[in-house]
Amino acid sequence: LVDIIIDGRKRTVKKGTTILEVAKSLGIKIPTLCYHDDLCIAGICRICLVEVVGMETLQASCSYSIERAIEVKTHSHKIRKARRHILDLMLANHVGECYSCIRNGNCELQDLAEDYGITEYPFGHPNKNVKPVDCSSMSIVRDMDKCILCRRCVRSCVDLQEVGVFGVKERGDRSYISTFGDRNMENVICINCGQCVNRCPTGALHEKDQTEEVWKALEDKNKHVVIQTAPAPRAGIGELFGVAPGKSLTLEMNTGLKYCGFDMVFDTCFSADLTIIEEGLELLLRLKKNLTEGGDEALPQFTSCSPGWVKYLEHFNPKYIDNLSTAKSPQQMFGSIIKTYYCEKNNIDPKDVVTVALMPCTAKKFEAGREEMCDSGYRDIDYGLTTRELGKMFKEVGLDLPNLEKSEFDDPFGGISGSGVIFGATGGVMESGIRTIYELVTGREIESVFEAGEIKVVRGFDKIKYAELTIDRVGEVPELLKSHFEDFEFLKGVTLKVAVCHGTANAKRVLENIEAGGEFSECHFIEFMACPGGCLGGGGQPIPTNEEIRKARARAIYGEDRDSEIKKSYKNEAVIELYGKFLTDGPGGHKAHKLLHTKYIE
Ligand code: HC1
Repeated sequence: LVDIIIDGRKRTVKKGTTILEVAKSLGIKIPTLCYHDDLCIAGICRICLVEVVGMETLQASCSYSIERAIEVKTHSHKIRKARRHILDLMLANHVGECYSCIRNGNCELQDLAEDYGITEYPFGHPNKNVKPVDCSSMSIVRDMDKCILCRRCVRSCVDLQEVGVFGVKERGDRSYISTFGDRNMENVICINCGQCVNRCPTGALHEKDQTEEVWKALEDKNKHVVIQTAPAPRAGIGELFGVAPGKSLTLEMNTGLKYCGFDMVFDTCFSADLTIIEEGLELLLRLKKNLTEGGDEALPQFTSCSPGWVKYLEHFNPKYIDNLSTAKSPQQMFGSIIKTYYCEKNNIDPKDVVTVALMPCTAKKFEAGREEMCDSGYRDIDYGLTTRELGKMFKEVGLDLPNLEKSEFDDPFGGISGSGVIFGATGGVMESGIRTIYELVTGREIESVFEAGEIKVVRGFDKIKYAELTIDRVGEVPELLKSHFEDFEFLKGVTLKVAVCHGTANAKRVLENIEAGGEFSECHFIEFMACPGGCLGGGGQPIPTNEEIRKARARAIYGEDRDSEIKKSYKNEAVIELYGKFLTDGPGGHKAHKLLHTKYIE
């Protein structure tokens, strides 16, 4: 332990603690830019300079590790002057037209300029772009004239996600953030996860904004505009309206969407349940083939609902593509069901329908645009909005979201399903899958194995989670699966082994383990999500996002599951009706395959 006096307040801390950490614990605000809770320390922007008494030069508090007793001042004339100087230099290179910037009102540089009372630019301030804005990606826009070289994007992409799109080129005042070969974003190995966007302090990186296209559709009298809302945005959108993280505004959001003019508001949880049926059946069929027919179906089966993860596999380990479930993501399933079943049922010409997906994710925009995603005969999904974009739309029409009245989701796709909602947190797809698979196969309630049906072992933020569940008995084959199985005897006594991981760096570890024949190669089913924490930590969620906020959003999601009446996907009435009235050859049947499954072609 070691003593530190900071602004006259004495503390004893563990050796190696940084000055910034001590200041935070005392509620002392030191400005930061390159620092981010989720990332390793860079210590490069120097805005967090403080005085360590006895040292001649100012020290970066984020990277100063306390190894001996010290006294620190976090504000003084010298510090203020230095920080202002740094800000002035940054603003001299930051092409700033704050009014037209997507981050206006949520920019860390703008906030600092306000805090430090910047009223003039001693080193100048360019207001015309000199570098071309890269809009080539379907998800992410790069505007390097707004870059302040904090390298958060580099650390997000290289360290956190282990993808490695960005790097630093040149040195000194010529340095800049580059992509491989300075290519544009559509020609690099970007997985579109947007983790860089979520950590960018300025408007240098942002999602491809589709709000204008959506407004245009809403204003077109000849269009029937339908939106589906994913599980994670409801647990995050309140943050854009000053609500503390951890409160779901699902039903208030429905009211807001109707106010904006959406004709129908549906819950992606419906198609998450549909995914569980199709993906769960696929797993059972793979197991049956391998266990009884000497088949060599690819196992473990990998989940396929996170488009960033799918792209990661395509870029870095395509030999495992056959392990990916062929089930489309809930977003895409819903799109094709809207443009077929829903249109048929309501006598609407699908060409007049515009499908919008509200997602916490920037990669969902990419997924919507994938060439193969048009099994309905039309684009399954026309536009993807992030949580941030919807927040902007609500603000534009003056909505006070937290205080709106509540509205239910529209029929015919039913109310909230607990299994669907937990898709938004890491482990949620697995938990939903286990709930349904166990009950369909054994005929017993999952509550007989896990208290309240909550499979806690796959919850939480551990990097990689592992669970086993022995099928100790089998029941009658339920009606829903009779066309595929005569009995489930082949599963009797089988111990299902599953794993869950989130963030592509962890995915890489699991793939390496499988490659080396490690314990994960023995798994039957693995959930992969590209973003840390799962979708609730998606690149399109409110900024900031950090561990504490992810945990709060997870609490909101699991709370919604606890309060829901339907907790198991196969019990979702709307799903049962869909199979009864439209996908009449049942799960895994010809029609379901055409509309709900895909083959990745890149
Ligand atoms: Fe997700 Fe999914 S949970 S991928 O994290 O399977 O984005 O929220 O909508 O499609 O349901 C995202 C969230 C989302 C899909 C579902």
